[in-house]
Amino acid sequence: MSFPGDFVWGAAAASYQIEGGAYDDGKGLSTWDVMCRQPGKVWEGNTGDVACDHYHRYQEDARLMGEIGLKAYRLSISWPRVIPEGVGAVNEKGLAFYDRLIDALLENGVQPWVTLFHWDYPYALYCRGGWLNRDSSDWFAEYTRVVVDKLSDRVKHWMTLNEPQVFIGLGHQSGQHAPGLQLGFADVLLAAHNALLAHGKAVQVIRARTKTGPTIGAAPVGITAIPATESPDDIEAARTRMFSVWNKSCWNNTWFTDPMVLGRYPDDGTKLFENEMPYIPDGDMKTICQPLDFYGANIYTARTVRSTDDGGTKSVKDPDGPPLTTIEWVVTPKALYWGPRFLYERYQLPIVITENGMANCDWIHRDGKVHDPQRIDFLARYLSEFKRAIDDGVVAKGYFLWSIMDNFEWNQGYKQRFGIIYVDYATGERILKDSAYWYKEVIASNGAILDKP
Ligand code: IFM
Repeated sequence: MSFPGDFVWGAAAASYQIEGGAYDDGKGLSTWDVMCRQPGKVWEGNTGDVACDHYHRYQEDARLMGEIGLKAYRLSISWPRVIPEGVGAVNEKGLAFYDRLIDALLENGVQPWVTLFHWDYPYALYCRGGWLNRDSSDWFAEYTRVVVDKLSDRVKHWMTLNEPQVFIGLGHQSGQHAPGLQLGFADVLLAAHNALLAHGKAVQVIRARTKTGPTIGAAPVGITAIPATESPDDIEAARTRMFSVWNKSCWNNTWFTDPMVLGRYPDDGTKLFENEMPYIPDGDMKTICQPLDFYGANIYTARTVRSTDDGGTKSVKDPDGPPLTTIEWVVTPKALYWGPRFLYERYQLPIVITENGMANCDWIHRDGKVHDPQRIDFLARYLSEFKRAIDDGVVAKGYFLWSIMDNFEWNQGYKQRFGIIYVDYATGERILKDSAYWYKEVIASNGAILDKP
């Protein structure tokens, strides 16, 4: 089993989850810095103050990525590290960190893929209304300009927003994530619309100012639907479910991506939300819908759907005792077949899996190593399904494993270990897990070893 010749094998992480250095060198506060200080919001009161200390250990981390043979590393930039107040004065020391990091990656043969926003939002801007403020898209465009001007001589691959479903849904509707708001649904949709505008303006800025021909995408998440059987009716039922808006939340596959790629909100959503839709000035949808070069898909799990006799769709209950990761997501390898296939059909953009992986109960074994056979099996199954999608015609450019190293899993703190590199948080020591050595072979063989059981 060989993947396309130019296939990008990567791994990913995000600034707040690994950097630490939360108060170093003039960094401003992010909404996560503030959230972590609120009692009961994060598991065991964990914070990202130190995290993996990547801010100080980035050279060692870049070396390890090179050793694994990664072709690319998906990192994100901390907006308040670069512009402490969110707008205005640039923190040159903060920006210099990313400059050094990019150089270290390139020295180790690893291409940087940069996400502009992976949730560490400047607290100062939150105090000015955050995503509810229409100016937020201009603030984001300005921040994008600063980053692109500094890094685009070496960075060619950009993503605007990571999982708007999560930072809007969990951050502004359910309140589990920073900034911890539980807004009425009209305000949730307003925040979502402003985030979409921010995406569109950021794409314009990247295209206008980049020093190297860029490839640009976003990295949404959603709920992948897989058909119970491969009958045409079940496939159609899963496709329908994959692209419907069925409740008052924007946690679905279309609310953000249809505007970005197709230039309009999905009809079923606008109908369901007719009383809460924000006012949309002329020109907004055009701004949001900028040409993109790839669809970044974060896919971990899926729900099984079947057709009903009356032409409807029905969720199929998971089997009793399902295979669960430690974060309790059901292991569903076919998510990486049907997810890319449906998304490619609808949006006609090359697919890049921008996140996929699992949380596992990893520890250092008596031989000093970290054995994680479940993760190897998980990845082998998912990657084989992804390859099947490619064989069936899906144009796919790359795969980023989540995550390069164990890290701060938001409101779950350090409870979950997603990494292929184990991090001892007490000492900062890194240990390559068995899965890292295995992934190295996958990369070196361009997927050929996936044929081995
Ligand atoms: O850790 C997160 C990441 O920040 C966004 N996508 C899902 C991952 C696992 O929950």
